[in-house]
Amino acid sequence: MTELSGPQDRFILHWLDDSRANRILWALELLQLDYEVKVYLRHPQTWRGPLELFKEHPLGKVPILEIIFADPRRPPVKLVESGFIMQYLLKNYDPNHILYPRDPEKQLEVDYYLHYSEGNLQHLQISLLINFSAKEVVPFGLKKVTKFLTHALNKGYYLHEWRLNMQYLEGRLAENGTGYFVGDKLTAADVMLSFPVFENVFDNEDGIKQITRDKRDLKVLFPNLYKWSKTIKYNPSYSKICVMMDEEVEDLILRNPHFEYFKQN
Ligand SMILES: N[C@@H](CCC(=O)N[C@@H](CS)C(=O)NCC(=O)O)C(=O)O
Repeated sequence: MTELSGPQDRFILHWLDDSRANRILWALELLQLDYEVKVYLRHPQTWRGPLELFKEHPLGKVPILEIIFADPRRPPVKLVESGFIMQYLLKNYDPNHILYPRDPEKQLEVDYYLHYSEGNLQHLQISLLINFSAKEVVPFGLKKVTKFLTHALNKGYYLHEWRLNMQYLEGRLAENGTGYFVGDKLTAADVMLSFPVFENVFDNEDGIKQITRDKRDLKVLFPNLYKWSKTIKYNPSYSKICVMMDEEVEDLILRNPHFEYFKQN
Protein backbone atom coordinates (compact mmCIF):
# COMPACT_ATOMS: atom_id res chain seq x y z
CA MET A 1 0.00 0.00 0.00
CA THR A 2 1.31 3.43 -0.94
CA GLU A 3 0.18 4.99 2.30
CA LEU A 4 2.82 7.70 2.20
CA SER A 5 3.17 8.46 -1.49
CA GLY A 6 -0.48 7.62 -2.45
CA PRO A 7 -2.17 10.81 -1.32
CA GLN A 8 0.33 12.93 -3.23
CA ASP A 9 -0.18 11.20 -6.55
CA ARG A 10 -2.24 13.12 -9.11
CA PHE A 11 -5.09 11.80 -11.21
CA ILE A 12 -6.52 12.85 -14.57
CA LEU A 13 -9.88 11.30 -15.34
CA HIS A 14 -11.13 11.31 -18.93
CA TRP A 15 -14.87 11.68 -18.50
CA LEU A 16 -17.77 11.57 -20.96
CA ASP A 17 -21.26 12.87 -20.20
CA ASP A 18 -23.79 10.21 -19.10
CA SER A 19 -21.18 7.52 -18.84
CA ARG A 20 -19.56 4.95 -16.62
CA ALA A 21 -16.78 7.44 -15.88
CA ASN A 22 -19.02 9.03 -13.24
CA ARG A 23 -18.44 6.22 -10.79
CA ILE A 24 -14.65 6.56 -11.02
CA LEU A 25 -15.09 10.27 -10.41
CA TRP A 26 -17.25 9.46 -7.41
CA ALA A 27 -14.60 7.08 -6.07
CA LEU A 28 -11.84 9.72 -6.51
CA GLU A 29 -14.02 12.17 -4.61
CA LEU A 30 -14.85 9.71 -1.82
CA LEU A 31 -11.18 8.78 -1.43
CA GLN A 32 -10.30 12.50 -1.38
CA LEU A 33 -7.67 12.16 -4.07
CA ASP A 34 -6.07 14.98 -6.00
CA TYR A 35 -7.86 14.77 -9.34
CA GLU A 36 -8.73 16.78 -12.40
CA VAL A 37 -11.36 15.90 -14.99
CA LYS A 38 -11.06 16.14 -18.78
CA VAL A 39 -14.56 16.49 -20.16
CA TYR A 40 -15.72 15.05 -23.51
CA LEU A 41 -19.22 15.28 -24.96
CA ARG A 42 -21.28 12.60 -26.65
CA HIS A 43 -22.60 13.14 -30.15
CA PRO A 44 -26.20 14.30 -29.64
CA GLN A 45 -27.65 11.85 -32.18
CA THR A 46 -25.39 8.80 -32.23
CA TRP A 47 -24.53 9.08 -28.53
CA ARG A 48 -20.95 8.01 -29.35
CA GLY A 49 -17.88 9.51 -27.72
CA PRO A 50 -15.63 11.83 -29.78
CA LEU A 51 -12.62 10.63 -31.76
CA GLU A 52 -10.37 12.66 -29.40
CA LEU A 53 -10.71 9.75 -26.95
CA PHE A 54 -8.70 7.58 -29.35
CA LYS A 55 -5.71 9.83 -28.72
CA GLU A 56 -5.84 8.62 -25.13
CA HIS A 57 -6.50 4.92 -25.73
CA PRO A 58 -6.91 2.71 -28.83
CA LEU A 59 -10.46 1.67 -27.82
CA GLY A 60 -11.68 5.25 -27.39
CA LYS A 61 -13.76 4.41 -24.31
CA VAL A 62 -14.10 6.06 -20.94
CA PRO A 63 -13.23 5.90 -18.13
CA ILE A 64 -9.51 6.44 -18.69
CA LEU A 65 -7.55 7.29 -15.57
CA GLU A 66 -4.05 8.72 -15.73
CA ILE A 67 -1.96 8.59 -12.59
CA ILE A 68 1.02 10.88 -12.19
CA PHE A 69 3.02 9.54 -9.30
CA ALA A 70 4.55 11.77 -6.69
CA ASP A 71 7.70 9.67 -6.93
CA PRO A 72 9.45 11.10 -10.03
CA ARG A 73 11.12 7.74 -10.70
CA ARG A 74 7.75 6.15 -11.43
CA PRO A 75 6.47 6.79 -14.96
CA PRO A 76 2.80 7.81 -15.20
CA VAL A 77 0.25 5.11 -15.94
CA LYS A 78 -2.98 5.19 -17.87
CA LEU A 79 -5.65 2.76 -16.72
CA VAL A 80 -8.84 1.67 -18.48
CA GLU A 81 -11.73 -0.71 -17.64
CA SER A 82 -13.91 0.44 -14.74
CA GLY A 83 -13.64 -2.64 -12.52
CA PHE A 84 -9.87 -2.76 -12.92
CA ILE A 85 -9.50 0.96 -12.19
CA MET A 86 -11.67 0.62 -9.11
CA GLN A 87 -9.67 -2.38 -7.91
CA TYR A 88 -6.43 -0.42 -8.37
CA LEU A 89 -7.79 2.54 -6.41
CA LEU A 90 -8.98 0.30 -3.57
CA LYS A 91 -5.68 -1.52 -3.38
CA ASN A 92 -3.46 1.56 -3.45
CA TYR A 93 -5.46 4.54 -2.24
CA ASP A 94 -7.93 3.39 0.39
CA PRO A 95 -5.79 2.92 3.54
CA ASN A 96 -8.70 3.89 5.79
CA HIS A 97 -11.14 1.44 4.21
CA ILE A 98 -13.55 4.08 3.04
CA LEU A 99 -14.76 1.97 0.12
CA TYR A 100 -13.12 -1.41 0.70
CA PRO A 101 -14.14 -3.19 3.93
CA ARG A 102 -11.54 -4.49 6.36
CA ASP A 103 -13.19 -7.90 6.63
CA PRO A 104 -11.71 -10.27 3.99
CA GLU A 105 -15.08 -11.96 3.41
CA LYS A 106 -16.68 -8.63 2.63
CA GLN A 107 -13.69 -7.72 0.46
CA LEU A 108 -14.44 -10.83 -1.58
CA GLU A 109 -18.04 -9.70 -2.04
CA VAL A 110 -16.94 -6.24 -3.17
CA ASP A 111 -14.46 -7.81 -5.62
CA TYR A 112 -17.28 -9.91 -7.01
CA TYR A 113 -19.48 -6.87 -7.70
CA LEU A 114 -16.60 -5.05 -9.42
CA HIS A 115 -16.57 -7.87 -11.98
CA TYR A 116 -20.29 -8.61 -12.00
CA SER A 117 -21.26 -5.05 -12.85
CA GLU A 118 -19.30 -4.98 -16.12
CA GLY A 119 -19.60 -8.76 -16.62
CA ASN A 120 -23.08 -10.23 -16.42
CA LEU A 121 -25.08 -7.07 -16.03
CA GLN A 122 -23.87 -4.26 -18.25
CA HIS A 123 -23.84 -6.03 -21.61
CA LEU A 124 -27.53 -6.88 -21.20
CA GLN A 125 -28.40 -3.22 -20.81
CA ILE A 126 -26.22 -2.24 -23.76
CA SER A 127 -27.85 -4.89 -25.94
CA LEU A 128 -31.33 -3.74 -24.93
CA LEU A 129 -30.37 -0.17 -25.75
CA ILE A 130 -28.83 -1.07 -29.11
CA ASN A 131 -31.87 -3.14 -30.08
CA PHE A 132 -34.13 -0.29 -29.07
CA SER A 133 -32.18 2.31 -31.07
CA ALA A 134 -31.51 0.18 -34.17
CA LYS A 135 -34.69 1.31 -35.94
CA GLU A 136 -33.50 4.93 -35.74
CA VAL A 137 -30.35 4.34 -37.77
CA VAL A 138 -31.59 2.01 -40.54
CA PRO A 139 -32.98 3.33 -43.86
CA PHE A 140 -36.69 4.18 -43.79
CA GLY A 141 -37.81 1.06 -45.68
CA LEU A 142 -36.20 -1.22 -43.09
CA LYS A 143 -37.52 0.45 -39.97
CA LYS A 144 -40.57 -1.81 -39.54
CA VAL A 145 -38.72 -5.06 -40.03
CA THR A 146 -35.85 -3.87 -37.77
CA LYS A 147 -38.34 -3.00 -35.05
CA PHE A 148 -39.93 -6.42 -35.36
CA LEU A 149 -36.59 -8.28 -35.29
CA THR A 150 -35.00 -6.34 -32.44
CA HIS A 151 -38.15 -6.67 -30.36
CA ALA A 152 -38.09 -10.43 -30.95
CA LEU A 153 -34.42 -10.54 -29.86
CA ASN A 154 -35.18 -8.60 -26.70
CA LYS A 155 -38.22 -10.70 -25.92
CA GLY A 156 -36.46 -13.96 -26.67
CA TYR A 157 -33.34 -13.33 -24.62
CA TYR A 158 -32.20 -9.94 -23.36
CA LEU A 159 -35.31 -8.85 -21.46
CA HIS A 160 -35.63 -12.11 -19.64
CA GLU A 161 -31.94 -12.06 -18.67
CA TRP A 162 -32.03 -8.42 -17.61
CA ARG A 163 -35.08 -8.98 -15.37
CA LEU A 164 -33.41 -12.02 -13.89
CA ASN A 165 -30.41 -9.85 -12.98
CA MET A 166 -32.58 -7.11 -11.51
CA GLN A 167 -34.45 -9.67 -9.42
CA TYR A 168 -31.15 -11.15 -8.36
CA LEU A 169 -29.86 -7.75 -7.20
CA GLU A 170 -33.18 -7.04 -5.48
CA GLY A 171 -32.79 -10.36 -3.65
CA ARG A 172 -29.16 -9.64 -2.67
CA LEU A 173 -30.19 -6.32 -1.13
CA ALA A 174 -33.13 -7.90 0.70
CA GLU A 175 -30.88 -10.66 2.01
CA ASN A 176 -28.20 -8.24 3.21
CA GLY A 177 -30.88 -6.14 4.87
CA THR A 178 -28.75 -3.03 5.46
CA GLY A 179 -29.70 -0.99 2.41
CA TYR A 180 -26.23 -1.56 0.91
CA PHE A 181 -24.89 -4.38 -1.22
CA VAL A 182 -22.03 -5.32 1.12
CA GLY A 183 -21.90 -4.85 4.88
CA ASP A 184 -23.73 -1.95 6.46
CA LYS A 185 -22.19 1.05 4.72
CA LEU A 186 -21.40 2.34 1.26
CA THR A 187 -18.65 0.35 -0.47
CA ALA A 188 -17.11 0.21 -3.94
CA ALA A 189 -19.83 -2.36 -4.77
CA ASP A 190 -22.50 0.35 -4.49
CA VAL A 191 -20.33 2.79 -6.43
CA MET A 192 -19.88 0.27 -9.28
CA LEU A 193 -23.59 -0.54 -9.38
CA SER A 194 -24.57 3.13 -9.32
CA PHE A 195 -24.21 3.30 -13.12
CA PRO A 196 -26.18 0.24 -14.29
CA VAL A 197 -28.80 0.30 -11.55
CA PHE A 198 -29.28 3.90 -10.49
CA GLU A 199 -28.22 6.00 -13.48
CA ASN A 200 -29.44 3.64 -16.23
CA VAL A 201 -32.63 2.42 -14.58
CA PHE A 202 -34.04 4.32 -11.60
CA ASP A 203 -32.77 7.69 -12.78
CA ASN A 204 -34.04 6.88 -16.28
CA GLU A 205 -37.49 5.47 -15.55
CA ASP A 206 -39.19 6.69 -18.73
CA GLY A 207 -36.31 5.50 -20.89
CA ILE A 208 -36.20 2.05 -19.33
CA LYS A 209 -39.98 1.67 -19.62
CA GLN A 210 -39.77 2.42 -23.35
CA ILE A 211 -36.79 0.15 -23.90
CA THR A 212 -38.34 -2.78 -22.02
CA ARG A 213 -41.90 -2.04 -23.22
CA ASP A 214 -42.95 -2.61 -19.63
CA LYS A 215 -44.94 0.16 -18.00
CA ARG A 216 -45.02 -1.40 -14.53
CA ASP A 217 -43.78 0.72 -11.64
CA LEU A 218 -40.12 -0.01 -10.82
CA LYS A 219 -40.71 0.93 -7.18
CA VAL A 220 -43.21 -1.88 -6.89
CA LEU A 221 -41.20 -4.40 -8.89
CA PHE A 222 -37.90 -3.75 -7.09
CA PRO A 223 -38.60 -1.98 -3.77
CA ASN A 224 -35.16 -2.61 -2.25
CA LEU A 225 -33.35 -1.39 -5.36
CA TYR A 226 -35.58 1.67 -5.39
CA LYS A 227 -34.69 2.48 -1.79
CA TRP A 228 -31.00 1.87 -2.49
CA SER A 229 -31.21 4.19 -5.52
CA LYS A 230 -32.43 6.98 -3.30
CA THR A 231 -29.46 6.41 -1.00
CA ILE A 232 -27.17 6.83 -4.01
CA LYS A 233 -29.01 9.89 -5.31
CA TYR A 234 -28.86 11.72 -1.98
CA ASN A 235 -25.33 10.72 -1.04
CA PRO A 236 -23.60 14.11 -0.50
CA SER A 237 -20.45 13.34 -2.49
CA TYR A 238 -22.49 11.83 -5.32
CA SER A 239 -24.69 14.96 -5.43
CA LYS A 240 -21.55 17.08 -5.34
CA ILE A 241 -19.95 15.43 -8.39
CA CYS A 242 -23.26 15.55 -10.31
CA VAL A 243 -23.69 19.28 -9.73
CA MET A 244 -20.02 19.88 -10.51
CA MET A 245 -20.17 17.96 -13.79
CA ASP A 246 -23.47 19.55 -14.87
CA GLU A 247 -21.74 22.91 -14.54
CA GLU A 248 -18.63 21.68 -16.37
CA VAL A 249 -20.75 20.38 -19.24
CA GLU A 250 -22.75 23.61 -19.44
CA ASP A 251 -19.54 25.67 -19.48
CA LEU A 252 -18.02 23.49 -22.16
CA ILE A 253 -21.12 23.75 -24.37
CA LEU A 254 -21.01 27.55 -24.03
CA ARG A 255 -17.41 27.47 -25.22
CA ASN A 256 -18.67 25.63 -28.33
CA PRO A 257 -16.09 22.83 -28.46
CA HIS A 258 -15.25 21.17 -31.76
CA PHE A 259 -15.12 17.47 -31.14
CA GLU A 260 -14.77 15.09 -34.08
CA TYR A 261 -17.04 12.03 -34.33
CA PHE A 262 -17.28 8.90 -36.47
CA LYS A 263 -19.00 9.67 -39.74
CA GLN A 264 -22.20 7.70 -40.26
CA ASN A 265 -22.94 6.28 -43.73
N1 LIG B 1 -16.10 -2.23 -19.86
C1 LIG B 1 -15.65 -0.90 -20.09
C2 LIG B 1 -16.67 -0.22 -21.00
C3 LIG B 1 -16.27 1.17 -21.43
C4 LIG B 1 -17.37 1.84 -22.26
O1 LIG B 1 -18.05 1.20 -23.08
N2 LIG B 1 -17.52 3.15 -22.06
C5 LIG B 1 -18.53 3.92 -22.77
C6 LIG B 1 -19.13 4.94 -21.82
S1 LIG B 1 -20.41 4.36 -20.82
C7 LIG B 1 -17.91 4.74 -23.88
O2 LIG B 1 -16.80 5.22 -23.74
N3 LIG B 1 -18.66 4.97 -24.97
C8 LIG B 1 -18.26 5.83 -26.03
C9 LIG B 1 -18.39 5.19 -27.39
O3 LIG B 1 -18.59 3.98 -27.46
O4 LIG B 1 -18.25 5.91 -28.37
C10 LIG B 1 -15.48 -0.18 -18.76
O5 LIG B 1 -16.13 -0.55 -17.81
O6 LIG B 1 -14.67 0.73 -18.66
